Amino acid sequence: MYLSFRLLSSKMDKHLLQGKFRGCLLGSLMGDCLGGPYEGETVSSGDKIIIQRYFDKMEKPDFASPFKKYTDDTAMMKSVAQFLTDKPDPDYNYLSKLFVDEFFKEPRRGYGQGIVTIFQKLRNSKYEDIFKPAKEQFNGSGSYGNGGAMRIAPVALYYHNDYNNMLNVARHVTKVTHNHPLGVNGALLQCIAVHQALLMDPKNSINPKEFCNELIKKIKIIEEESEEEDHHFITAYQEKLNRIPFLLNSKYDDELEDEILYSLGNGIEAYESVPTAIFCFLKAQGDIPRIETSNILRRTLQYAITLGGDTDTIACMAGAITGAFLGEDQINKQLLSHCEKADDIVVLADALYKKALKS
Ligand code: F2R
Ligand code: MG
Ligand code: MG
Repeated sequence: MYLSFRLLSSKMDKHLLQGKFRGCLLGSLMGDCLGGPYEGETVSSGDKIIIQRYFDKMEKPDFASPFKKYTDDTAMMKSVAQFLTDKPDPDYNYLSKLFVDEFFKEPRRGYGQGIVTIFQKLRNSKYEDIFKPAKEQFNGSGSYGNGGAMRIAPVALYYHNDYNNMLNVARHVTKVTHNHPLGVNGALLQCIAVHQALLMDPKNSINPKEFCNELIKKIKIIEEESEEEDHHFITAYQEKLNRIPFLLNSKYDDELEDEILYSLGNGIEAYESVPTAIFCFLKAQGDIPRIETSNILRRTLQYAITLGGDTDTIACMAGAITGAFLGEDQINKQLLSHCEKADDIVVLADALYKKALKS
């Protein structure tokens, strides 16, 4: 293990750890709420200027605007946090019921197109075999959407002291809806990234290459264990992660932005969005041309949004990693005040923290 990943939570100051729990879930919420309005859009240079001005306005104390609503990313993340908090031993039946109840509530939260089939099957079968509907998705191949990854952060927080159990629970939490190896491994990669960020000291700056190498080492083991014959599946995430240090070190211009989208992606598929979120987190540790703010979380979210595509989900995942690293103190309270149900997320993070310390 590299030195910077040895800051074990057992030695971590309790106040810092609790702040990291809150920071992670709030970062996730903010990415979802602030990124939601741009989901599916292509963001032009002109749009980037407008987004910069809009974020500047939102930071002003007297700027009133309706709450930015959270979407499926937060709805499902809340269910995962509640499942971990309510049941000492993982009960995936309980989790699937939480997902389904949340799904059928108003207002609708904008879920992936395949999800409705799973939740109808679960409800109609009275939760008989909760992993079966996900296995049947997409003609039996399972979903490789990023819906598993976008909600996984609470697992990384709860099992911060137990890496193997974290992976095991993250795998099952994902497989209730996403059974394709790229969907599962994408969620595991996001979980590992949050976990790594959580265990790091926010007073020390991050070494991006070291952070990526550590992720590559861990995801390589997981990918090699996947029972897949298609070589593309078993190296997909390693290959993407290997591109990140090069992209981080390249001179920043419009062509590089095209290269980032081409190499990493900004789509709804887990392999087109999880590595991108990790890239956004690392890129935003330093200044980014045309993003004017000294706040690292804002820079991360604003940057993720300006890449376009699946903006709520990429910003949500990047926000979760950044929040787990920096903690609540670095959350921009003014920006947070525009996000729906931020107070509920703090309550959820605290309950998860208390439960995690007891377990
Ligand atoms: N769904 C959305 N946004 C659409 C706009 C919503 C609108 N604003 C509204 O309010 O209605 N966003 C959310 O969906 C993403 C997460 O999706 P998830 O949970 O992974 O869903 P699904 O359906 O399993 O997968 C997504 C799509 O990926 C393609 N796909 C997946 N596996 C496939 C396979 N094996 N073969 C072929 N295609 C596959 C399909 O097109 C799926 O529908 C997040 O962005 C979240 O914010
Ligand atoms: Mg969404
Ligand atoms: Mg999305």
